[in-house]
Amino acid sequence: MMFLQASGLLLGFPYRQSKNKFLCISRVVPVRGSRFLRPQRHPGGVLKVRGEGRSDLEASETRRGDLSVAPESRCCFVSILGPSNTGKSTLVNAMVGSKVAIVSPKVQTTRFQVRGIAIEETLHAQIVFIDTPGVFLPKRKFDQAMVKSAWEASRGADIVLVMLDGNRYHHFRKLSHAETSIAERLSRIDKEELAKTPILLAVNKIDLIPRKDLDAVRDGLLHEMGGPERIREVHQISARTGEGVFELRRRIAELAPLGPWHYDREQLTDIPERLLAAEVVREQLYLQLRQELPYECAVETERWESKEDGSVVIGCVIYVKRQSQKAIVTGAGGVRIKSIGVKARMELERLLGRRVHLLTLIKCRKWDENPVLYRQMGLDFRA
Ligand SMILES: Nc1nc2c(ncn2[C@@H]2O[C@H](COP(=O)(O)OP(=O)(O)O)[C@@H](O)[C@H]2O)c(=O)[nH]1
Ligand SMILES: [Mg+2]
Repeated sequence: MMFLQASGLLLGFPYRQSKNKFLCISRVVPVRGSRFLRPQRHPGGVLKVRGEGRSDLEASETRRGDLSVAPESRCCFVSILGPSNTGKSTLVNAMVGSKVAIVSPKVQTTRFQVRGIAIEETLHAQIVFIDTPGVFLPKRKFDQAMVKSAWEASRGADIVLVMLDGNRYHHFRKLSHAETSIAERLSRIDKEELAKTPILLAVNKIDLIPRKDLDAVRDGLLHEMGGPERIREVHQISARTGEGVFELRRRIAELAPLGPWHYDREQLTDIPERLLAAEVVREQLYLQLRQELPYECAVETERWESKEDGSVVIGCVIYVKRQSQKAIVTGAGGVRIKSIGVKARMELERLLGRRVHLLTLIKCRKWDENPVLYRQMGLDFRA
């Protein structure tokens, strides 16, 4: 077994690791009530988590007053439906004002539903964005579960936000396979359902499209998605630069039904901290490994230990499917895994607002044949 300590040594922390202790730690199960909290305007955008040493119950008791039940308050669930790589996770992060979903230039980075909770103060509205793995042509068993999860998110949502890559359409002037399958689904929705659940279209990546071509791209995509009969409104946005994002958020708030908030004011996401740690490590695999290799990997947090000095020790296991892949992820002399660990640790420190000692371990396992892992991600093994 080879652990690489990505934080302690580099930061100069004395750190002793008890192998036995680590091995005794039980498997990760999403921690009830574990979540990120809305920062109280921290310099540098640090995301604060619930207070150290307090139980979930204590913490939620003290915040209960923050749950808006004002008669004019609004709350809605918005599911984001779109092909891979259109910027869904980037948009959710922009809407929430903090990173809750990982982003990479590679397709299918998001593997399960992530909820990002935004607040539109002017309208007392809480908007819960459901980021999904996206719609794509499934090749592997695991892909099928991801796509199923993307479709399912739109059931039960108050608003469906269809998100497309405007720049892609600007270049090709025709729909991709995934976009076509979305258009087909939309065409099957009946009028009654459309009246109940409005569909909005977000044309993203407008920062890459010449201004003079914007209207043509918008009109073309609106037509392809079924026209104004199916699509209530079209918004042209850039999730990356923020253009149009807050106008869209305000519009969603206006459409939100009246009702009490679902989550506390400070809560940014419902993703458990342990799962987020694994996601941050996985994001680095996507950013630092080439081609297909990230798709062969899964990450699980096996250890989470809060220290008295306020720091936290996080142990993540990276699963690869073959021995040869283990060597690639490790890199010559451990350079690659060290770099993955350092970047992930820095990101986790920023998100958690505390010092992190990150330990990574690479194991070889056919993880995509393990129903437990699917369940942890909220995916259907039999999809
Ligand atoms: N230029 C540009 N790039 C974007 C925009 N939104 C997202 N991206 C990039 O598109 C890639 C995919 O984004 P991601 O949010 O992971 O897409 P998802 O698969 O739909 O969740 C990333 O490299 C993002 O930085 C945008 O508005 N403009
Ligand atoms: Mg995503």
